[in-house]
Amino acid sequence: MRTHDEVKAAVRALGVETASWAFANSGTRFKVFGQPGVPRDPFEKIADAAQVHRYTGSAPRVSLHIPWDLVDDFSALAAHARDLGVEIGAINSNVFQDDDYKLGSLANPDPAVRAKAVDHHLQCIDVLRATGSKDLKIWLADGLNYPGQDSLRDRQERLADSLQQIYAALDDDHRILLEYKFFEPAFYATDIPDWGTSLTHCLTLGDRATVVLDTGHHAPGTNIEFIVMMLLRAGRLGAFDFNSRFYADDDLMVGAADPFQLFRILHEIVSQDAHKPESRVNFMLDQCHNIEPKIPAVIRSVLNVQEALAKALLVDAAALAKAQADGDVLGANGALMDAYNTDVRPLLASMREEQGLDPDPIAAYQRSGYFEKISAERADGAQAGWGA
Ligand code: LRH
Ligand code: MN
Repeated sequence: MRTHDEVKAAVRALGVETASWAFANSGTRFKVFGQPGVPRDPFEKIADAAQVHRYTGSAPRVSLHIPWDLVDDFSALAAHARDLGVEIGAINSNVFQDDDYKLGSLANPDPAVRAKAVDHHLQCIDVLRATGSKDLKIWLADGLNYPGQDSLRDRQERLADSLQQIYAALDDDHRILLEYKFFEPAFYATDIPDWGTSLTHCLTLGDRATVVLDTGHHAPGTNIEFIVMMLLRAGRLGAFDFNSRFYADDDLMVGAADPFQLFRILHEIVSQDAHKPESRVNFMLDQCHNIEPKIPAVIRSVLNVQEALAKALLVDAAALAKAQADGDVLGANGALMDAYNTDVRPLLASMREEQGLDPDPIAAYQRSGYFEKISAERADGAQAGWGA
């Protein structure tokens, strides 16, 4: 059984990567609501991400999305981040908002459109070089709405070829994080719909191609932790896009809709020591705070990950293994539930005090006056968003 100090040390070592777009306006097809103080450019998004790290001590990186975070000088943006105590994380490509991509991007029937989409990824690789980032994250909206709309074989062939061109352009220390999603915006077939398809492409591409598991991208009822273990055993779990959902890709705060699922996922991660930085699994948030205040929501999300991880680290592994070996179903389940039902908040509060942080990061942020400051400073100018 881990000691409380061992649990605190392991939680302290976990760095959660925030998403630049979570600080900008987002919404649904029905409405995108603005909020006071929303960033107007990537520099302000990174300033807000730095606030999350300042109060949690566990959000050292912020991932960017291109072109939402396009700037003239990415090394200046990276320097700005470093000045604020954070690093630029994964670089997300975006081939899902240009009119040319209506029938797909990397899988589009038109070779000129595929070439354009591949070229966008080569530009994203240049951003990796300029920011010192290592992870190129690819999610494709590519798919079909009606049976017969295109050849499934031809799309799979085109996609594999386009991905190969991108992989070949990577530097030796770069990785591809290939994300899957079972539907939306395509409603009949999605070109990378599930973990098996993403893994198959990654195995074909090479060692530096890994899978991103977005917790909102599965059919309802999917046992996500089973997929986590399959990807860990294959050595191809590159990253998580953490969020939660009640129905579809709701992108709500991780752990908000289903904290038990988050615990079960982190239990499998801890069982393979994949929570440790040397595992190179990138724990990222991919969320949209459509109605709630954004910076406190991201802080809350980091705390939810810390709480689920602390509970997973408190599982009595020896008792669990013995109960499993003995076929003691209730004993085994009980070992997990004992950890899950442990209130780890006092432990984490003392961890923060030991780090010189306020035990209640959200209250500390709200007392800081930062929200009032940015609401006044950013009153004019266009608020950033998805530009959809
Ligand atoms: C697609 C997705 C992907 C990002 C986008 C912001 O649903 O999960 O990870 O590009 O959200
Ligand atoms: Mn995602």
